[in-house]
Amino acid sequence: MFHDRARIHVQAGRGGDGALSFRREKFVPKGGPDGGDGGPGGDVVLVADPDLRDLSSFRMKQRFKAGKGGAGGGSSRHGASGETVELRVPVGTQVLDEDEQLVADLAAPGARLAAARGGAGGRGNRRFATPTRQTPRFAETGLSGEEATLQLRLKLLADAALVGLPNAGKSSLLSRISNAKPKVAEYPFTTLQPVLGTVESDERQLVVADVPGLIEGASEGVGLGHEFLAHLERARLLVHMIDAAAGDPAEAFEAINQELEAYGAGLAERPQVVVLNKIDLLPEPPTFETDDPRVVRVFALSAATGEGVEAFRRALFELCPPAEAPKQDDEGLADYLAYRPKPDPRRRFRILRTDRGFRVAGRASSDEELEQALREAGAKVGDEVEVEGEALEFT
Ligand SMILES: Nc1nc2c(ncn2[C@@H]2O[C@H](COP(=O)(O)OP(=O)(O)OP(=O)(O)O)[C@@H](O)[C@H]2O)c(=O)[nH]1
Ligand SMILES: [Mg+2]
Repeated sequence: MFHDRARIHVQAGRGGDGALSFRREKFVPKGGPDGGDGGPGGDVVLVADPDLRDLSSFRMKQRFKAGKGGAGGGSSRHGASGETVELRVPVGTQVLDEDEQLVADLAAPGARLAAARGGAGGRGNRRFATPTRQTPRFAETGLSGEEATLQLRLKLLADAALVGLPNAGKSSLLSRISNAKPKVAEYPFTTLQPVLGTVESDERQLVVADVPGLIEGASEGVGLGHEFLAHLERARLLVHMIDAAAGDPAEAFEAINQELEAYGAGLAERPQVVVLNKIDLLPEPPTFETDDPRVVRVFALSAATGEGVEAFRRALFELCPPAEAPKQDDEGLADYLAYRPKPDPRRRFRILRTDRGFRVAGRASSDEELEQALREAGAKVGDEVEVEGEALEFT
């Protein structure tokens, strides 16, 4: 089976607590505060791995938890950072949140997404010492890590994808031009899951996808089509295969195009190469006239005898110019494809108590929201509120 969907729950680690500690030295009656900070919690990170084919690794396990940060200690010792958990996903995995919003598209090998970020460690009491407060008897607790339920959807990345009615000879052609060995048989729906093949030239490689055959109604879920139409979305070129020995090629051409249009997602506008297959069965070369602007070339060949296949293979490289490598930002996210996670309203900021008042960790979206949260936490006019390192008075 080919698993192109998974649902996972990710939980980042909690930050370690800050320490409450005072120096104890011989002959020094009252040592100063020396409680160190807690370590940050570990993240849960998704990494696009070119060696993975599908999402089947998530069938057995769906819940992932990163490590807790260690507590701070005396003598200003920092707590250890929590262990990060890395989950490998195939290249082309899209990550969606519970509202079906796209969070990230891991379309480049090595692309990473911090799916849940670890909580910050609490500050030790050493950090709260001031000239007027020399013995702070408090420290912060660590913050909890982010948590999310995510949907993973694999959409294959291919330079070109074969489309056509069942039995047109798509798998036969792919096995001729690439390293893939898909099953070929004389009955429809032989191919039950997408297959990727690599086509080689002296200086380049192309990835060609073979997806299950489409029939009328595929876009509405008839046959196997709908499930797999998603895998055509990211092919730059569609190779439209037609069995030229089975009736009027124009009819088969029309039937498939209607399904592409009904599916949407830009498939109806994608450039197409028409391949008229099985010419070995025809006494005369087939004719196919079209003024469809999407059709960039028409080939006649036989996947069975190999006639015309080499010319097609060579032309594929011209028709699929090298793709620009996705740009990556510092975090390794492909920037044109990376969407920032929508902040979880419950976890965007937190209010912590200090001995003088309150501290705001994170950022509220508006002053009103912050004020309301502070009031709920018990803040009174005149209390000190520390926001982003600045001490303010609550008014
Ligand atoms: N005579 C002849 N037969 C062919 C040719 N190409 C494919 N076939 C035969 O047509 C049948 C279907 O071929 P497949 O490659 O499995 O077709 P497909 O488009 O992948 O079919 P599905 O996976 O079912 O969608 C098989 O029996 C092939 O041997 C050809 O050029 N000439
Ligand atoms: Mg097939």
